[in-house]
Amino acid sequence: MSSTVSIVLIGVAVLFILGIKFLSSPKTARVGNLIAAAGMLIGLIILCKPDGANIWSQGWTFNYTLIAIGILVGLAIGALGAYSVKMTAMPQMVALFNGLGGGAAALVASLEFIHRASPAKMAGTLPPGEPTAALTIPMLFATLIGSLSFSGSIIAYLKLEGKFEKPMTFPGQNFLNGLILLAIIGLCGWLTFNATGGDAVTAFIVMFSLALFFGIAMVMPIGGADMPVVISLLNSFTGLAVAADGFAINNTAMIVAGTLVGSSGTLLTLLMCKAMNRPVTNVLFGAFGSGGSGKAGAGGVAGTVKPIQADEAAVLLAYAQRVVVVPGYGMAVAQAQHQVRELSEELGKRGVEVQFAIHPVAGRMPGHMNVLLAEANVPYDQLIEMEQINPSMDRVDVCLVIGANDVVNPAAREDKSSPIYGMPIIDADRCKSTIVMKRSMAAGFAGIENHLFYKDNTRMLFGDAKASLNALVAAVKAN
Ligand code: TAP
Repeated sequence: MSSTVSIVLIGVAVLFILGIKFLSSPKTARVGNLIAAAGMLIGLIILCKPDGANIWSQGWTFNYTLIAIGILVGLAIGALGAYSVKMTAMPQMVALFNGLGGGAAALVASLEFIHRASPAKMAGTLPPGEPTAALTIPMLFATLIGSLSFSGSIIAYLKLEGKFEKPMTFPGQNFLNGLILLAIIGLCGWLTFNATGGDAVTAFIVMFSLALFFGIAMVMPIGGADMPVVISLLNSFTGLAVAADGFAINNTAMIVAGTLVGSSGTLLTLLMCKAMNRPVTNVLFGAFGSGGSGKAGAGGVAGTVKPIQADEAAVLLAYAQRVVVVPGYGMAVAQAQHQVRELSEELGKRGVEVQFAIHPVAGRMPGHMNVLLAEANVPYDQLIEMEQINPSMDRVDVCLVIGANDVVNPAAREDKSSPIYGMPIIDADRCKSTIVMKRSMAAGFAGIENHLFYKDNTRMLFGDAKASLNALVAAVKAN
């Protein structure tokens, strides 16, 4: 690789790092995206061949035509997806794109391996000699991790699309998956020391197929609503596969980009698990949501459900000093974010202080509520993180819970037998009064009863969140 190309690739790596840095705040996220995309474009333009000759000397017209076609097709699909996908379908889109990234990383490594394993076919295009373990190991790693990320992400996509309602489990499943993994590791071990010839190519194809199958077997037993955590984990796998590709084909930008994606995906996975108070192993092997109907009944809960109408709720809100809105998955389902902003503006005009309490796993994907509220132009400074807002919740006049359930369930604090015990929650039950907006008494993702709904100071405003908010806005205006 020429020194100019190396320097440019380091510059590309710096752009990726800056991109991630800017992505960490909603205010700068768009710029971060553009910076990282610029890095990607420069990386593509100065793309290097693994044998050290750069693209300029290897039939560059042909290569650039291929790259240009790839960019145009990618742009068209990406733009179409970004414009047409609904906010509630964002996790599916991330799963699909991540899967394709993993598949691409696996294909790069596979091509490189087969290229080197069968020198007769590629005579003259590669440096002489056996591929060393230092090259073979990253190629095998990238193939294994990239292909299981590909097939796992496709299953995650199908689950989020509702094609498989429940986790698919059977006795001895973890044992069978363990055996497949052992076979893959065995084949990789053998290939590390036998990386040339026909047998190597056959063993490699078997390993590739088993890895694809393992991705399916790994994700099938996981509950549909745990998919965001799984997607984040698979995302980190794709990153690691890309980094391994970078080692295999000697590309600095790929090493840095892959490591960034790998480490940020791992951190995000761990943060999500922490916010749900569940170990990663429980997400991967626990089949959360496989039992129960997901519906909660009133059995065994002290207190009564007290419905409220929009007019009465509007009076409570309009004459409050401080209102905290707790958005949840139901707000995303109802697409009620614009009505929420309208209500908050109406209350603001009347001198009511309105804040939004954001739980880290409210909704079904990281940052779900932030994205929706930003889309509706709710000012960032009104969004308050759970840890910051909880200490002052007892000084809130009205807490308006919009389609949130598990993230405000006091069982997480009080009931040691609850599956969500220990999960940090927003303390909506500590406010002077609480209004919960949802359609019925049905349970949330965790499938459990919520004691908040039965508390003395809680009133239930039943109905679709968007319709209820429209009624609230009209009633507040009339007050
Ligand atoms: P949930 O506990 O899932 O509750 C959502 C509530 O919204 C439901 O009780 C539902 O009740 C209501 N709802 C649905 N559609 C509605 C509509 N059109 N109008 C009004 N209400 C509607 O949501 P949450 O409190 O946001 O908690 C998120 C859950 O997902 C947590 O358990 C979390 O661990 C889990 N999870 C989150 C993530 C991430 S990264 N965010 C990842 C995996 C799992 P009705 O049917 O009665 O209306």
